[in-house]
Amino acid sequence: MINKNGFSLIELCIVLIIIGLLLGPLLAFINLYFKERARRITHENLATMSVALGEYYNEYGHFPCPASLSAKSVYPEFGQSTECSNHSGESSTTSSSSNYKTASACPNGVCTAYGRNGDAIKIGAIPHKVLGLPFQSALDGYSNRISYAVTERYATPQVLKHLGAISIENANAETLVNPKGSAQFILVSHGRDGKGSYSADGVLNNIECSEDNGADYENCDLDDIFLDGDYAEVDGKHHYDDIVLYKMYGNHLLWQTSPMDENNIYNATLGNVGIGTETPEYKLDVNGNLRVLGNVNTTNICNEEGEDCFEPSIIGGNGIICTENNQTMIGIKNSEPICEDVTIKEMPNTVCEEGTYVVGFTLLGGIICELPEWDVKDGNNLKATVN
Ligand SMILES: [Ca+2]
Ligand SMILES: [Ca+2]
Repeated sequence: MINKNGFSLIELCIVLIIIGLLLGPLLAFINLYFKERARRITHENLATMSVALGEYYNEYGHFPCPASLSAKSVYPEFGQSTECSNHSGESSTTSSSSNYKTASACPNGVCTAYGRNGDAIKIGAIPHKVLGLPFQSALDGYSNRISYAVTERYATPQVLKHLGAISIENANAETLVNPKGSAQFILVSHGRDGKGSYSADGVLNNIECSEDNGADYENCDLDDIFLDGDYAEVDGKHHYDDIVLYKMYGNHLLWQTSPMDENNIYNATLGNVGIGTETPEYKLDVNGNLRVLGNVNTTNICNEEGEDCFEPSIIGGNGIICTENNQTMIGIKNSEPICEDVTIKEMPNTVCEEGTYVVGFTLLGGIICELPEWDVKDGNNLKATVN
């Protein structure tokens, strides 16, 4: 019997089937929406933090040291920079190998790895309080703390900088920074799987950082190498859901601190360096005067045409003289003295007549005498008196 006030069983089944058919795509759509939303928020927060780090660098000349990844929000160190020092060349595994992977230690929520030239890399959280930004900006779209790895030398108040020490590679293990292993810092969201990330509460997500469960293990194994891979939320070793952001700041490509002695810098470009010229023709081409307060070590000094060069050792060493009798050195050319017979004539006059004053010298060394022409302009000026 049909219930005239409601649905028959068949009608009810049809309605449920229709709802089921509609619900599947709708849930898939909602799932996709939240996935995209999380990635968008992550990109936005990474960009915000990158800009803030750049502004901090511009103001202080270095990046902030990372904050603790594990500090609870009630801890005083939460969101604050930890201590960074000028560590360099400390890795015990520094070698000519292209892979400097080293194990990391993470006391107080900040890990230390060693990268190019053995320079230390600090891996922690973004010190959002130091940057003056809300904690929400230091989280990714999955509510995990964004990791912040920085070359320690770049997180100390130094004037001279070295190249960074962080390696960033693509999925083909090709370097994305030039030279290899020279990135100053990198921001890492560990993605939807959260592998290697710390939660907003500062708890390490319990997902094994293993090569077997994704290529993004490279961003959680706490060494000096990071991966900017292709997004692939698949099972297995090709899984990669991380989002990373890195930039290069400063004039690090021009001057570098010597890895042998940080008190020395050297020019890192393959080309020439010009001071006062946009078209340097020599390794260091100075168009103008060079003022030196210390020592200069150069192999050649030339005139402005790049000619008549001489080795400065001839004047800074044992000296240079004219060997012929009665010859005088009037210059240096090609590291040899230019010697000529110079006849010194008797000076035409050496004493000014009474009432005149010395106003100059002649080419032969005599004096030029004239009557003074200046007048008294005010009470402070010297008045010339002719006796
Ligand atoms: Ca991940
Ligand atoms: Ca790595």
